[in-house]
Amino acid sequence: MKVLTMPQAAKTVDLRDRRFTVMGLARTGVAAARFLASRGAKVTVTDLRGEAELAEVLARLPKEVEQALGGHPEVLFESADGLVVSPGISRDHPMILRALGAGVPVWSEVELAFRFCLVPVIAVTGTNGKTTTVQLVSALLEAGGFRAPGVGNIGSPFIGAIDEEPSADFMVVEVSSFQLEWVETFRPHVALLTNITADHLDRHPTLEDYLSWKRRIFARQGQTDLLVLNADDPLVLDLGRDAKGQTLHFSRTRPVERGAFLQDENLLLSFGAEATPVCRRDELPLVGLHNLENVLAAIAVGGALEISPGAMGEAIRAFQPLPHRLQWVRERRGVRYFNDSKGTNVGATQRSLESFDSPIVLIAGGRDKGSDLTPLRPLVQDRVKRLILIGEARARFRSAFAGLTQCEEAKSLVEAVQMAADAASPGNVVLLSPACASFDMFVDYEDRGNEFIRLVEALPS
Ligand code: UMA
Repeated sequence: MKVLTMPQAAKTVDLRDRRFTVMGLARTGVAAARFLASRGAKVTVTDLRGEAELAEVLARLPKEVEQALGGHPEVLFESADGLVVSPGISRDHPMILRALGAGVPVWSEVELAFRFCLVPVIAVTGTNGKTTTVQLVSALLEAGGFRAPGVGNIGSPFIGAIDEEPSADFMVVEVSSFQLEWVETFRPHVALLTNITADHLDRHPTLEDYLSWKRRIFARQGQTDLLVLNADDPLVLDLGRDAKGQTLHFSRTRPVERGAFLQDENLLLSFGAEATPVCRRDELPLVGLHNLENVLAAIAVGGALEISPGAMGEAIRAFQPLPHRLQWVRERRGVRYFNDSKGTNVGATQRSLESFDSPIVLIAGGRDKGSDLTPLRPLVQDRVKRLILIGEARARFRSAFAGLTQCEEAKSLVEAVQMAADAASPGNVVLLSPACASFDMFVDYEDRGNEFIRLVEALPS
């Protein structure tokens, strides 16, 4: 196996007295403002929300950070030395365009963090599976004796980890397409692409546009860097064709020369002549084909960094799956209930439906992202015995799947769970996998998933 040697050039960025505007004051904005202030920059935070709404957040900021709340004053964008933008803000926001017009550098928090990160970065992107893969990579590296925290889009900003993780050997960073919109020097030593299907069409109008941002994860890599690609995903393979780094692959359908693959129900690590078993498929604590891919992806990274197959196997067997991602909830009257509330796009729901051979009662819908629903049609026809629709997307979903299976609409998740329980027979699966965002009915996907679990657990035995 080949080990990468990863000398990281000493990074010295002097921020003292530089004027930075931080746009958006949620997790990203707070972490970025705190970091910039700690390095002596003159920081102003700005958010559309007002002081009252942000009271809790403001309490976490150092006193010297200035505030412009309840709107975005132009002057902050035209006269700053740098603008750090939160991922939730669209790249064509008039104030961002103004900053660009005035020649102000615009960065995501990931770009800022990279400029200060002194250890090798392993960056994971893709439409689905990013968070689980980050956690798996982190677990495998830790099993090999490294400190390798999982950070980024996973929920704890990369920039926060620069000071909070001083003993890290690697940073394993989940990166979204939104964060890649504003990178300049970002060059992870290992870049990993889990899979690509259309998503975020509200922000990235075409698949080509979405791909162009995803490509940035490896665009600056050189020959000493690694790009890890899903060999079963044509879009990922195609995107990786112009990679300048060394490529590794993972596949659940065929052997690969360098990377990891599934053969005869074994997960194998392959670097050159022979392939070494890491674990058996039936030992995986995660359900679903997509999770099998995530584990293979992590094995490919672990193998490249010379973690022993034995240590990786042990870490995989001990891995604790994340909630809301095809999470087993309960078996009741012979029916298995799964919470896949994180299935917020068509690709995720497609993969979840593919994971079951039993007939499925599917609860889907929510805030419509306008995605093409065609990829779901054959699966709905073959595997879904009843489709229960919730939220704003109900009407469009109903017309897209009309005639393929029996469709019903529910006014609430409470009603949907009851309808699903009534429709399911022993041997069936009840699956919440919305293919939509949650914001029409819930705070976020976690809130939706927790409510589903609560309702399922409350069903009488
Ligand atoms: N705001 C403005 N002006 C605007 C619009 C918004 O000031 O015109 C403000 C809002 O009032 C809010 C802030 O900007 O205060 C928006 O922040 P944000 O939505 O970027 O929230 P963060 O808490 O910083 O979360 C972000 C990621 N959010 C998004 O990508 C939308 C989180 O990913 C990530 O975990 C976090 O940074 C830490 O890195 C979430 C996500 O759903 C989980 N990501 C998508 C996904 O995984 O599919 C991409």
